[in-house]
Amino acid sequence: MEIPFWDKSIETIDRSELEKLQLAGLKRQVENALKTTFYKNKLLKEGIIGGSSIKSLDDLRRLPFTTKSDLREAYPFGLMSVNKEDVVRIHASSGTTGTPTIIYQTQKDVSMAADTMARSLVAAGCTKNDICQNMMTYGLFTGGMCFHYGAERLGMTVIPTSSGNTIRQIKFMHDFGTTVTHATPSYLLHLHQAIEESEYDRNDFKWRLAVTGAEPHSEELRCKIQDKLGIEVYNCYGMSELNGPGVAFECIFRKGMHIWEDRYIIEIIDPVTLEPVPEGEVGELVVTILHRDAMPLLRYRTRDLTRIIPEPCACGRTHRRLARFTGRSDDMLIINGVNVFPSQIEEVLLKVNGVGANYLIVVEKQGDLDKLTVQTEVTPEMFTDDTRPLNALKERLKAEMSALITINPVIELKESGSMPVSEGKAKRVDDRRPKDF
Ligand code: DLL
Repeated sequence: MEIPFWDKSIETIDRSELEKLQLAGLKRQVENALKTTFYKNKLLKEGIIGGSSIKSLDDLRRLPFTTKSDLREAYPFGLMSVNKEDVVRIHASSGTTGTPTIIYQTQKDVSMAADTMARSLVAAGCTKNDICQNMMTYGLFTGGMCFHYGAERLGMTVIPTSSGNTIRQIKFMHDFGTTVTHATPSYLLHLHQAIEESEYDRNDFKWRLAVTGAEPHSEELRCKIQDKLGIEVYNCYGMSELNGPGVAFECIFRKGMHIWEDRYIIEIIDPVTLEPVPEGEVGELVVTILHRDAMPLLRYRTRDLTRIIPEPCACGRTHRRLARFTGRSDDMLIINGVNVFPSQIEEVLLKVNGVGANYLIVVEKQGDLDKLTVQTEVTPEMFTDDTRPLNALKERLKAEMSALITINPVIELKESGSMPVSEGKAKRVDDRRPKDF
C-alpha cells in the first residue's frame, strides 16, 4: 500500500533531528514572547532573558503555563510580538460569551498554517483531484478560512459553502461531484438525514471522505456515520489559539491523530497537580506553538483530555499520535457528586437502535438534588400508534446509562427532526443549575 505524504522527509524525520528542530523553534518563540507585554515580565522573573536562556528541551518546564483567561487578560494586543502592520489576519475562538480569545497571524504565519493543514489532508489521502466542500462557518471561527487555505494549498477545488442551508449543500455536493467534506460530526448526521429525505439518490454522489472535528465525538459515532453514509471519516483536532484545524490529524490508518511535532511541542499533564503523566496515560494536553511570528503561545493549557499512543504508526510517520479526546477537564459535569462526561452519555445513545441524530443533556436543580434529563430524537419509524417500542427504548436507555454513569437519568424521546439543529458546533449540554451555590 502506498502511503501518501505531503513532505515525507519532515513527516518521517528521525526523532533526534525532530528534537533539534523543536529546540530551535522554542528558542525563537521565547525571543518572540519577550517582545510581548504579556510574557515579558513573566519570563524575566524566571531569569529567562532570551532564546539563549533555553539550553535544552527540558528548559520548557521553566516557562509559565498560559491559560484561556490569560489570553482574555492580554486582549486585544498584549500577545502581539510583531508590528501591527505586519499582521494580516485576526481570528477568534468560537466562544460566544465574554472577552473573545484572539489570534493574530502574519503573512508567513497564514502560509505556515496552510502548509500544516495541507499536510494533514494529504495524510488522510486527499489529493488535488478532490472537490472539497467546506461546511464549517467562515468568519472569526478558524474552521472556515484556515481549513480553506490548507485545502487550496494542496490544490483541491474548494467550495466555500460555509455552514447551514442544507438543501443547497446537498445540491452543490450532487452537481459539482463533491468528494470531500469538512463539517462537524453532528452536522454530518443531519446531512445524512436530509439526503435521505431529499429528491437525490446517495448513489449519484461522488462523496468518499469526510474530515470532521471541532467537537468531541466517539469512535461509535464515527462508525455510525461511516456506515450510514458509506464514506471514510477522519478525525481532525485543532483550536483557534493554535491556528485552527489540522493541529493533529488521522492518517489513512485512522488509529489516532498525528500531532505535528515540528510545529508544536506537546505535554500531557495532570490538570490538578500540573505534573506530567506517564506516557500513554490520559491527561490535559498542553501545547507550545513553534511557528507563529505574530503571537507566541507558551505551554498553553488546552483543557482537552487525551493520551499519547506510544506505539509507532504503520504509516511510518514519527510524529506521535493522540487518542480521541475524551472531553475537557472543564466540561466534566458533577451530578450529585458523580463526575459525568457528556461523551459517556453519547456513547450509550449511539449504540442503541432507534436513537436519532440529535440530543441534549439538561442538568437542573430539584430541591437539593441535581436532576439529569437526556432529551433525544428517535428515528422516524419509531413514532407510530404503538407506544410500546418507545417505552422499551426509554427503559433500555435508562438502564444502560445508569449502569455506566451510576445516575438514573430522565429520558425524553423527541420526534425525528424536532430538536434544533446547530449549524456550527452542537450544543450538547444545558446546565441550568444556579452557578453560585
Ligand atoms: O474548533 C478548530 C477546529 C475547526 C478544529 C475545525 C477541527 C475542525 P475552537 O473553536 O477554538 O477551534 O475550539 C477548540 O474544540 O479545545 C476542543 O475542545 C474541541 N475540538 C476541536 N477538535 C476536536 C476533535 C476549533 N477532533 C476546541 N475532537 C478544542 C474533540 C475537538 N474535540
